[in-house]
Amino acid sequence: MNLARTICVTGALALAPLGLAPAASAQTVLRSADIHPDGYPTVEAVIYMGQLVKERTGGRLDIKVFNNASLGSEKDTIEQTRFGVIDMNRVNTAPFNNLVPQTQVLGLPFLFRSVDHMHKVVDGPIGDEILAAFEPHGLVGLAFYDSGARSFYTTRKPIKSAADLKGMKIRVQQSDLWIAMMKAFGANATPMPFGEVYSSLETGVVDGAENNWPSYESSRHFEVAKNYTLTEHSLAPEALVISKISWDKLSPEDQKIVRQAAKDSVAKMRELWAAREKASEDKVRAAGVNVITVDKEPFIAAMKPVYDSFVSDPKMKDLVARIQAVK
Ligand code: GTR
Repeated sequence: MNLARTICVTGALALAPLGLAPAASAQTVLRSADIHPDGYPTVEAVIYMGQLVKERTGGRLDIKVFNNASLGSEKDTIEQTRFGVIDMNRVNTAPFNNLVPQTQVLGLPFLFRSVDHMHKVVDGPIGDEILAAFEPHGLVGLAFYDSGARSFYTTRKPIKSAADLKGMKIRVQQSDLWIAMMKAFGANATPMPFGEVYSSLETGVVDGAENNWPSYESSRHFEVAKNYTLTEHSLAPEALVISKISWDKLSPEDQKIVRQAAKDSVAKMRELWAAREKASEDKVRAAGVNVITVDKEPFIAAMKPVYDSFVSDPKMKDLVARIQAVK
């Protein structure tokens, strides 16, 4: 079952024996995955997109969000989306890195000068180019959502300088780029799904992890890793994709509506994100988290080997140069 189809029974059943069931009564519900809890901005943004799609198709098409990782970890749901088992997926760009190498550029450490710079890049032709890069891999890229800045947090030893990361076991997302980043910091990267991080911090399987304020708060990682160091090393955004299999089943008219509704949900998401980022920061500060500011220069300098190995071919170099040139 690729698309969860529910037939609007009223009328349709009665008319079916006469061969008169109106086609317009068939409703297609796109199932969309997300690992985040109720109320998280990514979840709310896709729900909002669903409302737009429903309105604009006169109820022909709808979206149902399956959040809280109810359909599985990000890596698993990406595969299921590629094979059309799940229709849509909202995942950070990092778990796509190995599959769609062009997404790596968005996570490169300290690449974006600011959130505004990142917005200009993803809202422009470079964003469209990266969204188009999903297509040969069974996915259609619909939109990028904000994910703030990611910073390190640790259980015991606070990170006060780049040198403090040496020898630490740090959980990362399942991406070769992220593993290389930790290696360049002298840390031991431990890739694992988000859902395993809390217990790994609690039991000492890892010494720390890294994430933005809202994920640090909503996952309650702040309860077990109470040192949050504002390295803000990556602005890797979230990606919203639809399975190519599900996409090809939609009429060109509905494809247009879905694409537009995804784009329209971005502004809404940014509003929700800004509010949640602040609320999450306030909440963890109030809980007594030790927030540490650092000199970022040594962290930036340590990332040179990452650029040397991940920005080596001419296409990637060109992409990075074009991003840097965006004013
Ligand atoms: C969050 C992101 C998730 C997931 C998570 C992680 O910021 O929204 O999609 O990638 O980080 O670290 O696994």
